[in-house]
Amino acid sequence: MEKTWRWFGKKDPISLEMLRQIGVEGIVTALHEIPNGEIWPLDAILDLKNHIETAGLHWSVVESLPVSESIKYGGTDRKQLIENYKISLANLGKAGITTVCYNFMPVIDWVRTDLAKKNKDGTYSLHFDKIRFACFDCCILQRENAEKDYSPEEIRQVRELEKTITPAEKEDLIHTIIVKTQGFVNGNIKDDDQHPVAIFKRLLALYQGIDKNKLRENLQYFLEQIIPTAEQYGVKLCIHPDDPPFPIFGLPRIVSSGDDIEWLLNAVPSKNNGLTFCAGSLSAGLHNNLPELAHRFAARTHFVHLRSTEVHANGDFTEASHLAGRGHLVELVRIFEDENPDLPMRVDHGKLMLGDIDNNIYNPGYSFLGRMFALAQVDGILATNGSASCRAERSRDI
Ligand code: DNO
Repeated sequence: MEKTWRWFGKKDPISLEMLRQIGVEGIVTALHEIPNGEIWPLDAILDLKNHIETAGLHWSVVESLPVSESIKYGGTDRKQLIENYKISLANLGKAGITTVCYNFMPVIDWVRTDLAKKNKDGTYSLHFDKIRFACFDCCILQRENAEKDYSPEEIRQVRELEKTITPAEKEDLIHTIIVKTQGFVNGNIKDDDQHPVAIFKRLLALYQGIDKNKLRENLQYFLEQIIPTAEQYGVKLCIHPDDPPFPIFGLPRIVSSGDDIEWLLNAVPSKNNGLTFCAGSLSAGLHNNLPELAHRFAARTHFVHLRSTEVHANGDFTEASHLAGRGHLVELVRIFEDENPDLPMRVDHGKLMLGDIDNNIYNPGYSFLGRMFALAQVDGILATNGSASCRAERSRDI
């Protein structure tokens, strides 16, 4: 597997030179400054590509080429937006950047309720607490009929929490769920938006009447339109699974399980219609057995995110060490190395550890030392598998 790293562009405090020192081979990035829906011009792509190559690395994967909401809910301007998407894909292909990750999650990308949950050893992990999430949904957002999505016991706990949660904690919960984790991944809400909850409610309203089947229909339509362009320019599209892998806010989510992935790959049976195997996202669903999914979909996987989660009895989950939890990364690496060895892989998220904690400059999940530590762990797994990249690394040392 190729060792890649998510780098957020020229303003990222983690420089390409630093990444070379820690053994990174390929870069995962995007033209983050271009608003959703607009065309990525060829010259801007080439400029970033040259910048990366001048540092001795190469642009391996685009994460993400964002899909506008209107394409997802089937708005009247979707045709134009899909045309723009096709031009961006063609431009990427022309520039030789041929692996493109995207997602089809309505309104909100990944969801956590706590960005720094302290572990016993003093490090911090990202965490999802079901009751705090339900409290945001039922009490802050006050979504119509939200209570129906939770058990009576969960609602009882929400009411208890409502009695003690402070205004500052509420603000923090709002910012964690719909602002801090979203803006930097080209989300709908930016850091400086004044009324995030109101914006979020307007976005949710766009999906009235969109159920799982309708969302699938819209994804299939999108893929039918763009895959011929991807084939023509040799671009491998790879959808990112839902994180977490279950419906939230009454919105359907359609890339959460083996059956969903099977449906998606069969809907447009082209090799260019593939998967980002995000072990972290998939492992947060107890219905998913990661090694089984890896075997099943290795041939149509174009990109791998190595991360793991620990799911608790009450449905909460915490991002785990890369060597523990439900991700079974040791086994996954073995499977992918056997079945699709040239895949780009990045360690996805890292804990906050050592200097990361004082140095509060990173995007949530994308710490430096925590991710570097995880990369070293994964490097060890790769080395014991005798992977091509590790063999090259060893021969360089000599
Ligand atoms: C979060 C990420 C996601 C991912 C997108 C891909 O850390 O895993 O934001 O990049 O869903 O489209």
